[in-house]
Amino acid sequence: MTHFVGPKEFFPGIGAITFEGRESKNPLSYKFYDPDKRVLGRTMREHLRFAVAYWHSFCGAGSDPFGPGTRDFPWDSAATPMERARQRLDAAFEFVTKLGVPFYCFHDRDIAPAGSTVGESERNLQTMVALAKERQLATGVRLLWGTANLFSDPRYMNGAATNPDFRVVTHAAAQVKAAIDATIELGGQGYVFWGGREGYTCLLNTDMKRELENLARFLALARDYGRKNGFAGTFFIEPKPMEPSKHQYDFDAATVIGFLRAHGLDRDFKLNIEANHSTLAGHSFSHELQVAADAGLLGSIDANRGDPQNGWDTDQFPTDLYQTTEAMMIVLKTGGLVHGGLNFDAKVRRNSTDADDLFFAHIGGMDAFARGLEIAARLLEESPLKDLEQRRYASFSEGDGLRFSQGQLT
Ligand code: XUL
Ligand code: CO
Repeated sequence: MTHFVGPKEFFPGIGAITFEGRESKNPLSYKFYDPDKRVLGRTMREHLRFAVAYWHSFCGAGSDPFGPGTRDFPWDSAATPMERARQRLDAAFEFVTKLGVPFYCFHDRDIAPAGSTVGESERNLQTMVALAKERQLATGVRLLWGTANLFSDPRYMNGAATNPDFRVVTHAAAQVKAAIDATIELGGQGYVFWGGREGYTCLLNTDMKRELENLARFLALARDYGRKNGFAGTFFIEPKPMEPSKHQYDFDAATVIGFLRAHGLDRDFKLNIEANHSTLAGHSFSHELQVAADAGLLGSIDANRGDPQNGWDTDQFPTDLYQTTEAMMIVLKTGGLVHGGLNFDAKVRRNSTDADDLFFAHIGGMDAFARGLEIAARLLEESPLKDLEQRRYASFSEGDGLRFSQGQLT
């Protein structure tokens, strides 16, 4: 990967982050993530497919419902929205290449500002996509997935694809079309649908059946458009039970799998499982991964964690080795993430205001997953775990138990 620094250096004093091993005391180095190290026949880079999330790292300055942003993003002081977008893109490519991460992910509105008309928004996006393409070619960084922000604009307050007003649905369609075009142009491996506003506040005024049918139709049309225009990657649905909506239709993995199968969408769509969304749904991260894997639909992962003390989506960087190990065991057993990866949908805390903190946070998350990968590989290869599981179900391997499993008993 080639280092990128634009006309202005946004992370001065920080060079390429490299593997120094577990004895190193340098916080700006990897202790476990050794990209070229082979684990079970593949390099760590190939197994983990890390991605940086544009929105948290370069757009979210730390605002919360009780106060404004706390971080001074130098790229936010440029004069016009488009100039801010250009500088933000430079900052992103500088950060991603210094970190040595192969992928990034974005929403349309993260990389380009909305215009005052649909056409102007599309042109802004196209301008930024052309620049991003230049940067990708120059550095070797790739797009893991693109998506459209169908939740921030006030017009989506009652949903996007599930809005009761068809005019809003058409706005969402135009935005998704442009975001799919952008993803195709940038060679994105996947395209994500996260339906933060696809849900309801009150069932008394909601025709849930109709809204779900509209959602399925919308997704099928998006799929057809993408395929017709050469998108060969995977469409991902990202389950989340609530927040911002009181109830979200893509509640959890099992709900989404049922929905995809009911509407014949399970050949083109897989799941993007987020750790913190799993716990919000009352499950564990590994439960959601396992449900998706068992259905053959584990596509990608938003790597973060919640705080067990809080009920909301804290989007913290993952540091718990038990969680990363269990996750990587499931990923290894399912054969890896084909078009997906591990996207750090995570943010530093509001009071982490130094530019360096963004590096420390990603390094910690990457090391936690690299260590988790190594432990998972050893548990699968060297521990008695597999044997123990086989013995637990031994009664189905012979006699009537076997005949029952094979459907031969009445
Ligand atoms: C919100 C969330 C989103 C999706 C992409 O909770 O996870 O950022 O990952 O829209
Ligand atoms: Co997410």
